[in-house]
Amino acid sequence: NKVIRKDTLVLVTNKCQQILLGLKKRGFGVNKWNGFGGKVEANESIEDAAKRELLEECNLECNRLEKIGILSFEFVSDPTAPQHLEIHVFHTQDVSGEVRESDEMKPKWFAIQDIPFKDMWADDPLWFPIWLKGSRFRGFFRFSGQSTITDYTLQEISKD
Ligand code: 6U4
Ligand code: NA
Ligand code: NA
Repeated sequence: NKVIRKDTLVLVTNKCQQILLGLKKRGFGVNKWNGFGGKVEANESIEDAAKRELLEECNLECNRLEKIGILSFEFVSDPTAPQHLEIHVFHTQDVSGEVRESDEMKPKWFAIQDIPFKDMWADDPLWFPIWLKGSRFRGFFRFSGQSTITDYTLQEISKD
């Protein structure tokens, strides 16, 4: 009986071709640059969870989210990771407020040309390019520890 934890991930971009990422300061994925997000709580919609985590982690309020993909993960040989994770990934450019560091994340804007993939989760360089060219994606990744992908599948889903 497998328990699948539902998570969110929000990628914020601006009109200057930049993306806001956060350096994870503690816990799961510590020291990696990542979008903002976390666990969906009971009695909360996935979109509400995504907005709440964005606000908690970098102080931005978001009005509209665009769903861009779903990623499923299986983590083996990592006792700190949930065994199965399903991450709902969103994009937004529609944010308000001032970016602020939190206990969990140190936020920083990067040029989209200079996304720091070598300091991110190993799946990110595989699916970011699909999003950046305007398609959606569906992926499955099996990790051994927090840095090695042992196998994966990834589909591009065009929007038309
Ligand atoms: P707490 O500390 O309980 O509030 P929470 O913020 O709910 O935790 P946490 O810290 O476990 O969640 O972080 C999960 C975040 O990491 C989600 O936004 C999804 C993201 N994430 C996890 N694995 C990932 C991966 N392989 N690739 C990726 N993002 C990943 O791009
Ligand atoms: Na989080
Ligand atoms: Na969080």
